[in-house]
Amino acid sequence: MTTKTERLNGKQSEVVDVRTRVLAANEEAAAKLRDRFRAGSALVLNLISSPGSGKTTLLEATVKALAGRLRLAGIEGDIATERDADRLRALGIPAVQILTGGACHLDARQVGKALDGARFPAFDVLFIENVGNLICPTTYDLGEDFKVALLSVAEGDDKPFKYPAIFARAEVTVITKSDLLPHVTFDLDAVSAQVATLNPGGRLMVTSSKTGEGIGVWCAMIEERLTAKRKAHA
Ligand SMILES: Nc1nc2c(ncn2[C@@H]2O[C@H](COP(=O)(O)OP(=O)(O)OP(=O)(O)O)[C@@H](O)[C@H]2O)c(=O)[nH]1
Ligand SMILES: [Mg+2]
Repeated sequence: MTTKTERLNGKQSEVVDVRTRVLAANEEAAAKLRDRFRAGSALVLNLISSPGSGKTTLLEATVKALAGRLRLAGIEGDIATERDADRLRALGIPAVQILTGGACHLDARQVGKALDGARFPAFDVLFIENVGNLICPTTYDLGEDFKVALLSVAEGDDKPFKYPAIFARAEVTVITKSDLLPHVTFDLDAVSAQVATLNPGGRLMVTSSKTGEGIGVWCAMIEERLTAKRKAHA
């Protein structure tokens, strides 16, 4: 006869097993996506941040800045509504909305399905905007070239150390809404130090989609990364 503790331990290890299998299946699907993106010579960014920190607004500013230079496309992940995909389509770029129906992250299979269904024209850069939060999307590889963590100045300057996994994994951290700095308490140097501790090789940039601060640096980084990827796989 099993004791209560043994039963609980058994349940826990079942949960761990299921999680490991789910992540392994995701890795497999992500590897296929990565091959597909490489074959298409496309750069893919996975944008992760809290709700409302400015992901879609940054993409709108990016689309405006890169219009005519690069072929862009978007995949938008949300629990509900087509609003974010509509915002990108309104700027003339192909975008597909994935509705997770409650799940707090996108997975690689959803991204593959969305791409198959969307019949996008060929693109140079694909932006995947993940479901808004700093936790669940962190462990799901979507075949992207790199993750981008966004943190708005209104969210507080303690967030990198409170949500270390995403800031450690994101190659680029974008501070957003810098135009609000005069109105909020946000120590940019402290955030920069936290990000550097978690991710010594990472890059941090400061932007405002309202004033345009940093948008040029952000877009230049995207163009440089695309060129580097194409050179590496030429
Ligand atoms: N002042 C200021 N407001 C901004 C800036 N960027 C975005 N916002 C505002 O912040 C709000 C949320 O912006 P979104 O771009 O929709 O945020 P999001 O991260 O895409 O949100 P979810 O998709 O819900 O996770 C909107 O009201 C934007 O106008 C900025 O640079 N400065
Ligand atoms: Mg959004």
